[in-house]
Amino acid sequence: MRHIDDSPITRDGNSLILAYDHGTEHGPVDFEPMPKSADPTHVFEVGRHDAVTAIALQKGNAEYYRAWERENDVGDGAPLLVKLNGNSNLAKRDDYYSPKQCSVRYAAEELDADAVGYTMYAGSLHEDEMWKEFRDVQEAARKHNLPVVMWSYPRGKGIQENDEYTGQEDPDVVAYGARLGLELGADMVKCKYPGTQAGWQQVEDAVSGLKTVMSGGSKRSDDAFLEDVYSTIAVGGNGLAVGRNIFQREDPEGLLDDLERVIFEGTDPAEL
Ligand code: FBP
Repeated sequence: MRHIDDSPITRDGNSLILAYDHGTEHGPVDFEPMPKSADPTHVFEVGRHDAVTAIALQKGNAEYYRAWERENDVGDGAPLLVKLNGNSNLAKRDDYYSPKQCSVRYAAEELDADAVGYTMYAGSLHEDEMWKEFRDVQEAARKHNLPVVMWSYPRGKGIQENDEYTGQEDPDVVAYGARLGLELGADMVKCKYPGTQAGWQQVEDAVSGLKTVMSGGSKRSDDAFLEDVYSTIAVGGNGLAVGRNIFQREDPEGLLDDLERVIFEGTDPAEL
């Protein structure tokens, strides 16, 4: 039994995390194709779909989410995953770093979080610093009985300057990042799709049953997206953490219906 097994952010062992931290990571440009997605309450509503097992928010929107739930008497909103660190594209840095701006204590006690998330840029010049921060996050999360999801995104000079690696979606790199989640005590790792099912198999081989979820990426056609998600589920993946492929759609419900069947019932998209 692992810490996450009885968590509300999983359903029958799998998860669909609706990520909505893009206003920090990318800025308002991510809302341009669908202007109503700049309004957090629009995405909070989307998160009420049955398929969604958690909504991932930065502190400010997490506070807003809890207030919105109270004001609208929303008893069945998605469980809340508070993203503890984040960074903007405005900053000029020597390498990737994601500073922490919410403590586990605040997430647990003030926001009544159901889980916490932390981005780890292994391979960056700032990897050591992030390991130390993650250590504190992981230990505090254990005290508050909160599962920890690691956004495991190896990137930076250590990857760029190593001739053995082709980039951050190289299966060797993605699998190494996923393994770090197991080693450092995460309950779930969120990884970039390495391009093929064989690549995701490599991820699964590295983590000994630790929960894995695929990171959504930029918006694609429904068919291509569902195919990639299914290819991870078929080899032991545990679902998806997705933002743009949901909130950049005019009607996200149709895709969420299909994702529900693929992730929680293992349905091949060809049969939908
Ligand atoms: P998407 O499904 O839109 O890719 O969101 C997943 C996510 O991890 C978000 O939580 C985060 O904002 C974004 O991707 C970061 O992406 P990147 O660092 O690759 O630009």
